[in-house]
Amino acid sequence: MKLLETDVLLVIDVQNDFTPGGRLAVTAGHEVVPVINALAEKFQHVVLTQDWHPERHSSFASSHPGKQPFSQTEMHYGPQTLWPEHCVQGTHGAEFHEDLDIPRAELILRKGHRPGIDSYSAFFENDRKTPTGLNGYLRERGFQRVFCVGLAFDYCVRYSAEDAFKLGYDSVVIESATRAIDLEGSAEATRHSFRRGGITLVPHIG
Ligand code: VGL
Ligand code: ZN
Repeated sequence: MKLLETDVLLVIDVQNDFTPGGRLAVTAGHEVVPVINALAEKFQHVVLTQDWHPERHSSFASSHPGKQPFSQTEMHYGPQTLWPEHCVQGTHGAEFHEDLDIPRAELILRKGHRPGIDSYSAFFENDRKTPTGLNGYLRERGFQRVFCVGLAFDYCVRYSAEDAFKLGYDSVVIESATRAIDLEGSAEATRHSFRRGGITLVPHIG
């Protein structure tokens, strides 16, 4: 696959809390780090995202008395999975994995900072309406194709890739540079949704 000036690599949430030892560790999540470092060298433009929650964020099970992590609740904007506390602003868990080495990254976009609403996608929060501002940035920069990588395949990577497509970008996910949380078949559901939904899933690019 030939890469163009109008391509951007979107590196999603490669943070300590999503890697082994973290609060919401994705199995083998750290394995994406060297793959993404190498990929970033091939792209002319790279954007990073950080899941960035205030303490007592409404997506944390601990903010809902009697609720367990990985259970579901109903928020004013619809169903929401409740998570262990993770990626709290300013904590070690919210920092990028220490081996992530992309000094050329041009933007760090933080999401999930509103106390009452979660944001899986790098484009829209979980009400599917509140923009993060990333679309405006990418449009103004003239990008046409978005390559999504990072953590987790079936949550933040999935929603970001689907929103990129809906917003009119060509949307590609590089599977070897992602790992899944895989709650109740969510990894297979993601592959199915990509096939139906116009998102290109490739094993790697090289
Ligand atoms: C994520 C669950 C909660 C992710 C973030 O980055 O995929 N998943 N917050
Ligand atoms: Zn989160």
